[in-house]
Amino acid sequence: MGEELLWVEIQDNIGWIKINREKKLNALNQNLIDALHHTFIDFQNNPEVRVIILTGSGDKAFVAGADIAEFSDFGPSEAARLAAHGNRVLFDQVAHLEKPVIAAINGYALGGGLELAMACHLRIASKNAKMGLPEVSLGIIPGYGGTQRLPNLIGKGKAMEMILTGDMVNADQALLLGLVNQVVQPEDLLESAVVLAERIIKNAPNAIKNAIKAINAADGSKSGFQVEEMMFSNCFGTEDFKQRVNAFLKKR
Ligand code: CO8
Repeated sequence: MGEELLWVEIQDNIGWIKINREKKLNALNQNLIDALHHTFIDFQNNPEVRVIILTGSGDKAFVAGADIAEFSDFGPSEAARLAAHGNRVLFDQVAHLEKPVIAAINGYALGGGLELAMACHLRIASKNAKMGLPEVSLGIIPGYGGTQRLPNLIGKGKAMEMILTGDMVNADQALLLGLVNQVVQPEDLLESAVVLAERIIKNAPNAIKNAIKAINAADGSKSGFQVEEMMFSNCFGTEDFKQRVNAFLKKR
């Protein structure tokens, strides 16, 4: 697979995953999605791991989105397949993992990147983080659960505003919205994630697992996610999508 896609380590009952695609701002391509899927399964099955911390390499981005180059020439059916696959193997997998996953958001979390952070159970952002769902600027909509998880986290009105404008929020705004649990200085990000993990690790693993299941049961209906997949793939039939994605890839 050439360069390593993920940096993975287990230390003091914490499973660490760092996405290692700094030059592309850790944009999620298919190989990365599959590598993350396998690592989460390994951690799920390893009794030594009690909490997982997910972060991005470099000081600029957690994940700047799904890899735009990878889906730029997709039509509706390919988009539907890609979204369904990603949701099944990664986004829903993380949301329903029996061990808590903390997103340590070290910079941009955009599009699929914010959707990944929102699939995690807890989020800590560094002061320089910027978060948003800018998909509409590319002529599409969030396809990895964003239209469902954002309103669940911050309420429908604010979610409408973020998704329809595509605007980013900074870390302090995200804290006020309830989008992140904590904001810390960039140099304190990983240590703060460890402190939060330790507060969870002292509790009973079985109770933690059941709490996650119960809280997830309060999420939006399953059919909401299916409607998102349908609306998401619809966007791929349009001229607008082709023009806007090409403009991004050709640097506008
Ligand atoms: N996909 C692919 N490449 C990317 C992405 C991305 N999402 N984001 C950044 N990159 C690449 C750039 O193309 C550039 O590559 P290169 O150096 O080879 O030219 C490199 O990363 C560095 O980026 P920039 O030069 O653009 O860095 P800046 O500091 O100028 O800008 C930004 C940083 C503002 C974050 C800018 O990179 C940006 O706007 N990125 C795109 C953000 C975005 O639109 N994200 C949403 C993508 S769509 C999405 O996530 C859909 C989710 C649902 C998909 C479902 C399956 C199909």
